[in-house]
Amino acid sequence: MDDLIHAAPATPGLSARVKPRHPLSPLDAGEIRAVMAIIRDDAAFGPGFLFETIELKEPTHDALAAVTAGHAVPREARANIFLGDKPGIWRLTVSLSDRVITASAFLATAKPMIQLEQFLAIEGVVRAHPDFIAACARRCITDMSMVCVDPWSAGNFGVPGEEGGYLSHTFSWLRLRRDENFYAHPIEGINAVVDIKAGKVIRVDDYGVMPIPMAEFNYEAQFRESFRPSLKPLDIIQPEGPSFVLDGHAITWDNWSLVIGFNAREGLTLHDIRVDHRPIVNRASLAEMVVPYGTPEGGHFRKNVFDIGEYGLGKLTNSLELGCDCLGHIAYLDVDLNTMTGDVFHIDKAICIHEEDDGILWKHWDFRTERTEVRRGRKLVISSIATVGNYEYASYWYFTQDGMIEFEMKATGIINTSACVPGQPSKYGTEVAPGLQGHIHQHAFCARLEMAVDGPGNSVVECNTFAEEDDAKNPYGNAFYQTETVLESEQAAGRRANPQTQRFWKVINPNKTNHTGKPVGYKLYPEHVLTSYLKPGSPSGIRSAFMTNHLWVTKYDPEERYPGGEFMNHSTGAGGITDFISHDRKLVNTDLVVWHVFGLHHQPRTEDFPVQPCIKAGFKLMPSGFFDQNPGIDLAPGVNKASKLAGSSSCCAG
Ligand SMILES: [Cu+2]
Repeated sequence: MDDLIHAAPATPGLSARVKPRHPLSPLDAGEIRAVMAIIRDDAAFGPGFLFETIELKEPTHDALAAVTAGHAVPREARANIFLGDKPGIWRLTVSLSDRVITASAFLATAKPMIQLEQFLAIEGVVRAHPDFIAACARRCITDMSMVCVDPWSAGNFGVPGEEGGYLSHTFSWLRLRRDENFYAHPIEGINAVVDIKAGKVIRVDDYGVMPIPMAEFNYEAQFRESFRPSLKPLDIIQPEGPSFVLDGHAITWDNWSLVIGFNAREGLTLHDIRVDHRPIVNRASLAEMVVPYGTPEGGHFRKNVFDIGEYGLGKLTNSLELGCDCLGHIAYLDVDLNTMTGDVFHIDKAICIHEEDDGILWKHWDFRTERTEVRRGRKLVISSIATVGNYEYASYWYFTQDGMIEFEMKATGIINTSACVPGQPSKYGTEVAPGLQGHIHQHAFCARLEMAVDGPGNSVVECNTFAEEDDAKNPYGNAFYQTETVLESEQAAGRRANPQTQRFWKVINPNKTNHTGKPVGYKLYPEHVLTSYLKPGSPSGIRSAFMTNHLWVTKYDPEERYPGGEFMNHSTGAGGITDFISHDRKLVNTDLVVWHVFGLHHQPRTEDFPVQPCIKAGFKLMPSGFFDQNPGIDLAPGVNKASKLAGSSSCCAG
């Protein structure tokens, strides 16, 4: 029982002491170091190489199936490596079991993700460049140590001199004093273009001077003189501990089981998700996101950033704090990732696991007998939070007692700001404080779901509801009905939501039926969809093509992992979802990947500054004909004895 974790560990480093490792457990520190050593010892590579990503090469579905037959799965890693003074990326497969590189491909035009270690280096070279210093001087800024330079990805706009570059395009702000919120003081109009590998500024654009808003708007407690009276404590008490059992990276809770993974790019990944031992999803992750900004002004048109593909949510994941980020009885998983230069980057308490009350799950009062049945629901929550520059992205996966899987993204942090003439914000922005505006933008997310509803062999059905048009069948004008259409091939399965028909999609297993004889299924209801305003042929539109639909379905291919393509820095738009579906593979009764695009349409509010309350978007996978009846019907009745009447002496003392 030493490997089983029922509650928050007393000490960090949980993952390091759990043995044996599940085949889908992320690489640990020792394995990451081993991959680096294998590459550096290989005569074809050597010690000069830098590491973009090192991650588990996840076993195939067939290899995982063999685990249950008692066979060990060899551990393999994917490694993307590059050189500091040459273009291209080497994409390697490394066998940890045999300690050799088993596959190697050189991609001459691919560029690495912008690495965490490069953020401050980019700021340093920009702040030291004479053209940038001169541009700051034109704005009466002489203390360059107070200038903050954010390294945005540069996109691919065909600008002369930028061809083929591994570039960053920067935006700048002014910090007035220590710890002060510099996003209140945009230095408008200056953008530096940096060749990241060369560590050189290749150009400084100056679109003209705009006064810097100098009023302070801080969010740190140290800058506040007063706070509103605190509410009374609200404690989550679980006197017997939480109900989940964590065995390394495998978790069981109520009638659920799954394996928790993690990598530098996607962050959290969930595997082999089952309810009542019946598979639903082989692998679930947030595979890409893009944040297009809607203004053509100055250098802001370049803001179309792929936070997962160009930076990596995993690498930017926070170390969470008990009692602040996470409330209740918490279990944490640490993660280990690679640094660019060949070390291990450890994130303590990166993944939070806990339970939450979920209100009532079901209730009925029989008014004739005056008998009431009610069951409270609870949910398991698996979460992590990443900081990408000014924004925080908090990812929450929920599992409920009625068989539902829900993903919720909470976006918080600080809006990207620019300066404007007070009272005269741009057509494309909102003035959030005098002389300070936030441009309209969107946060588009793409979930990648390897479906396995009740086992292999799935199809996707589109459901639409229509009013009955035949008056003979609809004499009272009330009739409406739902149709179901199988999406038979990849081209046909690129679909958009349609509120006029209450459209949703259902992943069914035509080989398994419920007690009404219908195929079992899980429905995906598109609750938070976006309209993309990027012109399809435009520089950002080409690279963000996955935004054009809310649903894509592809035949399972473990190498088709990212809807925008694998190498997003300065990408051309190739290698993503539109290429995946170009062969129009058949989708009926086969191994499927569902890609769901959803997001936040964000016209900033004054309330979003100086720090934005969480705004949320997500989706639900809900059983639909999967169970023969309410899956929460077997919950035992119970009364929470810790609940009290408000106003009673025990709750209102003092
Ligand atoms: Cu936003």
